[in-house]
Amino acid sequence: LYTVGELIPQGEYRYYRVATQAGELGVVRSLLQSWRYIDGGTGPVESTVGSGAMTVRILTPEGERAGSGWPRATGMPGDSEVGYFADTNGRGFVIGLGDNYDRVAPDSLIEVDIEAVPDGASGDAAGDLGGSHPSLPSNGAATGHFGYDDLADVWRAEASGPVEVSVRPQVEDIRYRVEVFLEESGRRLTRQVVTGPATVPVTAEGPILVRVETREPRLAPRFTAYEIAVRNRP
Ligand SMILES: [Ca+2]
Repeated sequence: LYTVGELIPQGEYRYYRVATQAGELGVVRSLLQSWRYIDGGTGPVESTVGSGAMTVRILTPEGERAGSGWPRATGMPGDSEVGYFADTNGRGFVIGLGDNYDRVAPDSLIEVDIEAVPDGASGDAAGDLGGSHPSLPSNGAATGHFGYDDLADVWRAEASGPVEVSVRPQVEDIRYRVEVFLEESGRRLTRQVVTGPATVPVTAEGPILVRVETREPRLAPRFTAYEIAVRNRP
C-alpha cells in the first residue's frame, strides 16, 4: 500500500516505476480515502460531499499508454478502481497517479500486487515464430495467459499424423486467432478467428507451432488464462 502523501494539483501526475518479470501481471488498485478538496480561506480543504477522484495511468517504461488503460476512480471514500499491466519482456511498467479534472487528495491509496501469469511453467511465450517456444506435453495440455500487452503466444508440439489443437479460454467470450504452422518450413496449415473454446484439426508429420493472438480491440483489451492442448485424433 502506498499513500499519495501530498495534494496533487489538477492535471499533474506523479510517476512510479514497478519491476516485473515476463509472465507477471501487475495489478494496481486505487482507493479513495476522502471527499473532494475545495478551496478554503487558507488553501484547499476537504469538502463534506463532493466526489473525490484519482486516475491511474498504466505506461510502458517509455511512457506509452499500456495495459488495461487508465482507470479513473471517482466518488466517495472507499471507492476504488483497478488497472493492469501484463509483462512480456521483463522491463516492468510505470504507474502515473493524478487526475485531469480534479485534485488528488493526499490520503488516497494505491495497492500494487504482482501475480504470476506464465505460459507453461514460467515466463511468457514469444509472440512470433522465431526463437524458442514452450513445449506442449505430448498428447496433453498446458496453461497460458494472454491479453493487455501480452497479445500473442507461440507454443511448440510434436505431431505425427492427424491431431487436434484445442484452446479453452477462461473468459469464454474473448475473441482471438489460432494459427498452426509446420516448424521446419514455416508453412501455415490453418488460420481461424474464433470466440471462446475452439478445436482445430490439422495433419502434420513433425513438430508444429501453434500461435494464439487476442483479437480484442487494442485500447480496450482483456486478459484471460487459457488451456491449450494438441491431442491425437483417432
Ligand atoms: Ca502469454
